Amino acid sequence: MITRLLLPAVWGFVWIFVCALAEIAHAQTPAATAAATSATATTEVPPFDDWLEMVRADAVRQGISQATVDQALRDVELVPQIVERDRAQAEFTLSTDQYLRRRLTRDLVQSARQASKRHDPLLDRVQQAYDVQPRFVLAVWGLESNFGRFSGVRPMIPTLVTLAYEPRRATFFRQQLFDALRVVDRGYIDLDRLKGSWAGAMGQPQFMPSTYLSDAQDFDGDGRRDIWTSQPDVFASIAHYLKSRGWVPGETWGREVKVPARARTAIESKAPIRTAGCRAERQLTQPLPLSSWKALGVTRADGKPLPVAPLDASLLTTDSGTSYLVYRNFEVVLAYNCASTYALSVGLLADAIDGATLFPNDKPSKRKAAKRPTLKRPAKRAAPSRARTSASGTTSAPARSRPRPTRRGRPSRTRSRRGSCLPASRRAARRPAPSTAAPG
Ligand SMILES: [Ca+2]
Repeated sequence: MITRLLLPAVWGFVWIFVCALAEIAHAQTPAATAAATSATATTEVPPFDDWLEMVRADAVRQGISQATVDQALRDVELVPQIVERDRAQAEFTLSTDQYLRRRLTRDLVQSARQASKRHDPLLDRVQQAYDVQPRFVLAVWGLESNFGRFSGVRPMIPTLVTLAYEPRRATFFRQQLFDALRVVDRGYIDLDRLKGSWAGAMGQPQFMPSTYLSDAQDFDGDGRRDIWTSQPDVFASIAHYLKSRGWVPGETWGREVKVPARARTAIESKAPIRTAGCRAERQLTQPLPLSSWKALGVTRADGKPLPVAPLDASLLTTDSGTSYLVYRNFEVVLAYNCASTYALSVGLLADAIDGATLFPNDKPSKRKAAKRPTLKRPAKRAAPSRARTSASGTTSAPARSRPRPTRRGRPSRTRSRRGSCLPASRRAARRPAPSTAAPG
């Protein structure tokens, strides 16, 4: 009986924590970066009604139909809670290692592997069209929407109106508001279905309206780019985003490595930390050929030699002191969300979908502290595709050897309900990150 009473409370606590973690990631999204960059230093804000009249006129001048403007902005009101959340973006003190170990849970990996089985034929078709390996599409989808359980529940127009009226990032969100109106005006989605997070990110890929216009896909051919409920459209939109940002087909993201202390000085000289790009890009060194990293004494995390391949890689040393050599595709993921924690989460989850053991070098005590046992490679699915990962660190692109779907893995009712909370908070913080949103 006691267990029955306590269980819901414990679950509630755990889920609140997961939501908080998700929020951190989103707080760091590129969208956020882009939005911050475009902030206007508006000192005098007119009364809301006057401001809204100007926005309505501006929207019509930009080619949005009067009918759409009237329908969307007729009775719109500010939403004070959105401003409060926007101003209170989380400051987090978790280290990268702590974050990864709490974000990449056993349940998340299991959900990802189930989704991989469930959507195998569709993912194959998406890969044929966009040349992005399914495990990366799945990883992004899982982290953005908890595998489709969250796509945002807030009506977008009041959210964007509020963020556009708030001076902090007014220019950026004013443009997002106009793009959201274009989405409706062009008939891509009905106004009453235009929903997203409090930060303005929409649908299962959590695209900002501008990203929706540039990247959302109609993969099921029904004439609508439905990133809210159409699985083909959702996967294709994520894949299109990655492809259009320079995804290298068949190549992986990187790996954890060991860097001998004696090599640090030479690395600082030969591969200095970058000074341009978003914050996470400025945590990377300049790229060097893998052979150069090998000559500097860098090895795989287990001490084995780096692969021999004509690839350039950059070194990322986290605040936890863990080092990774990352390839071009890691930087493509940073375009989706410019946070190294996010890109590492995507890469590690993608590897786990393929059967890799998460954090294989953790000492037992550390794993126990994280309360998440190391995941073992699943029986039959992972091994084959994993085997196709070449020694060079690349994967054979089109041919996926993942087993065919067997039966649908249906999340329990409990998990479904809880899942709806997760991205909600994450969205919140992250997306101003229209990263995705913000083109480029
Ligand atoms: Ca469609």
